[in-house]
Amino acid sequence: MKIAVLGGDGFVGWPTCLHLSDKGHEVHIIDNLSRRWIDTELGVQSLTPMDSIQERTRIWHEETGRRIHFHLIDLAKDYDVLKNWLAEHRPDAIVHFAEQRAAPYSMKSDKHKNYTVNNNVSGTHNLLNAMVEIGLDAHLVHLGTMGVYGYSTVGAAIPEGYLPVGIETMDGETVKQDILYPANPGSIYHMTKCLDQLLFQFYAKNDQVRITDLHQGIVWGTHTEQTRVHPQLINRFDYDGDYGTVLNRFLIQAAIDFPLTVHGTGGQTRAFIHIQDSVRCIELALNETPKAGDPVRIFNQMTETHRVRDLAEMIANLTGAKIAYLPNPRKEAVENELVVKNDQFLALGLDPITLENGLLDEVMEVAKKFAYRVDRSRIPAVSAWTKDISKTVEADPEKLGLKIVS
Ligand code: USQ
Repeated sequence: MKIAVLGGDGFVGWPTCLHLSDKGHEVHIIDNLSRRWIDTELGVQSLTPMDSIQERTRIWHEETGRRIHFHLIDLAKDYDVLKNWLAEHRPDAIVHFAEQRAAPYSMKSDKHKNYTVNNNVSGTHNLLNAMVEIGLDAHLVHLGTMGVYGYSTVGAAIPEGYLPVGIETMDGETVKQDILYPANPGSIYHMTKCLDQLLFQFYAKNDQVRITDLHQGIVWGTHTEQTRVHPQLINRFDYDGDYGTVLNRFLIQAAIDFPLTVHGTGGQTRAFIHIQDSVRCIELALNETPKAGDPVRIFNQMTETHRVRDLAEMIANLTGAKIAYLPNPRKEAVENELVVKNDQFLALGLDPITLENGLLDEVMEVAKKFAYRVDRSRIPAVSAWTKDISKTVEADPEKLGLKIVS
């Protein structure tokens, strides 16, 4: 297949490109390199040293003989360029990662809220609009998030996208319908992914665009089979308070003897998936092409759930790290239960990598190897969800490092 990977320079995008190229697909990366600019804006860098995208693709070609093509296009701003590119190349499939993906970054300031909404919503709409305009019948696979469901405890398993409901008619009959599971975003970033869902519903219904939306959990790990091929193919690894995600953060923190930064009681339960499974799921989703006129297909892309404090305790037990229970900069449920259905990927043959598979050590090794690149002052998460929380954090930033209990 000829596959356009939008956002192919990012944390999941890059290993996905390598994986798809390895499987023999013709891969074209479309990216505006915004993630690299955001590193510059924030004054942080990936734990792992990353080469330019051109250098990465050159090494891949040298190592494997396969080419990955790179095109510098901003989805949200360069509508005509995107449309012309799609019209000229006519890919069979499009994988869409090209969105600002960090919840804390999206909540940093009014400017960051605007940027995230404008970038994510315009980018997704430009893509759908262009596909329809040029009559491109490509399968669109989008990286969504488990966060569209929200984290309130309802005592039922989260279905894969749709909720079967009965609606009472005026005649007193009950009509059955599958509706999108009620959106319940916990950040501006997560809200943009909820808005994406509505764009997909409309374009699938109105223009028969064939769409698969992957509701992914928190990705952990760093290497995949292909990033291990050469040191310069290494994936990025975010540890900072804005872009680092919880499990990878705890692993790097343990590696450099920094107390594990649990927000609040750590009672938050979240869904997780290893990066290797993430790229495998995208391949599986690409192979399951919906027909024109089908409703948007939704998969839950996760393999296990864990409570944040359980993860911290597990890593503390493994490594002797200390745990710091910190004031939570986010507005989120203090404790929640989470049970998630992921039957569709299991049926397609996904054999999940779990925390027990020994890959925690691999992440720790990477973290130790590059520990000299860590700026410890960038570890605390200071992006506050509300003005009130912000005042507390500003009044006493030291709180972020207080109360080390074990
Ligand atoms: N947390 C801590 N300590 C930390 C970092 C996070 O206790 O040092 C807590 C947070 O308060 C939150 C949970 O861990 O309750 C998860 O936070 P996270 O930063 O690991 O993940 P999140 O902000 O939800 O976002 C990440 C990705 C996003 C993806 C999402 C999947 O950045 O792109 O969509 O995970 S999900 O969480 O399932 O919605």
